[in-house]
Amino acid sequence: MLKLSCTPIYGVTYKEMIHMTKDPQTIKILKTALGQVESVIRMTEDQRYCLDISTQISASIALLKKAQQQIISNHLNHCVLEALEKGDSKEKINEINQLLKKLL
Ligand SMILES: [Cu+2]
Repeated sequence: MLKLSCTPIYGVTYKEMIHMTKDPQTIKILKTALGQVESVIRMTEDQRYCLDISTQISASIALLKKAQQQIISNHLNHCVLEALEKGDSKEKINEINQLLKKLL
């Protein structure tokens, strides 16, 4: 389950902050990735050629990475920026540092 760590500040309500995570373009990408993963399952059940399955898995991973990039970008452009403007950015910077350790 997605854990929201955004805190509402500068008049941005919690509901609006959640809305920022509901970017329709990102949701579309995630649903496409879900369809691809379901296809991977069917291909595997049907004993399709291994490299064809691998190609489908790669496509799924690429979509998930794209969705992740968009979610992180939205976080930087909204949550982190607002924390910087408030002068309360230490926690957000620590979160980004932890994220970079996981990703790189
Ligand atoms: Cu955020």
